[in-house]
Amino acid sequence: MKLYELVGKDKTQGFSPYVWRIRMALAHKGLDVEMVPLIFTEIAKLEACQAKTVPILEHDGAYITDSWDIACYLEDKFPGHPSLFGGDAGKAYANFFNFTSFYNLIIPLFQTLVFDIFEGLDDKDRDYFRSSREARLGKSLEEAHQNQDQNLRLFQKQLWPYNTTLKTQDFLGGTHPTYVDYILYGLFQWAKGVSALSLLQETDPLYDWRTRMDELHDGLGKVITVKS
Ligand SMILES: N[C@@H](CCC(=O)N[C@@H](CS)C(=O)NCC(=O)O)C(=O)O
Repeated sequence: MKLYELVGKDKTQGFSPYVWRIRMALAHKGLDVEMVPLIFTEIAKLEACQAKTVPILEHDGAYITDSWDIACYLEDKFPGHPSLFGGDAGKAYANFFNFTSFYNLIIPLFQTLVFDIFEGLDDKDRDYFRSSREARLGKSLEEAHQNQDQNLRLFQKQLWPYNTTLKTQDFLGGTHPTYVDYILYGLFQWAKGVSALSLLQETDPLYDWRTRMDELHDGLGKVITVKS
């Protein structure tokens, strides 16, 4: 089984939030995987599949793209392993969270991190990233960077429901992590992988939750080192 991931200059620091949720999901299922690092401009050149984005899971000769489809594939193919969703209702909720987290969390965090992401890219990706992301933002990367504090505050304002929930339970999944926790954790791994910004206060329930998440699966998430 292979998982194609996204890296910049440092090929050991996979930084895609979508890949991180699948890395954690694979570990949750107890599955071994070979990681295949790609830079942005290598993804579309993969001849075996028509993917435009990572994660891509290669298994038994098939290529599965899109993190949600991969999570569902893992749940269906490995039913005897620990469940990612905890049943149909959990799966339906995780599907909903997949979209709400994109809208409420990924968008403001993308705007916060975009310049830091650019700075860490492999040189071959810089032109592609600048032109595609400036078109998406409607402004230059430098202009987006000038608003970093404001965007960070926007992101932090969205954290209230998670902080409040985690006052009374250890994980979004309850007593144990589920795929919803991995979706959220992927965002923090993304930020940690590209930026020295600190997103959380030590007093935030999310801070302790992130520490618990870091410890899961033999400390898998700790392969990402804190940037300075
Ligand atoms: N909906 C997709 C989104 C994946 C995605 O946007 N991946 C980014 C990396 S974080 C990517 O591969 N982008 C390639 C590009 O922009 O060229 C999923 O959940 O897998």
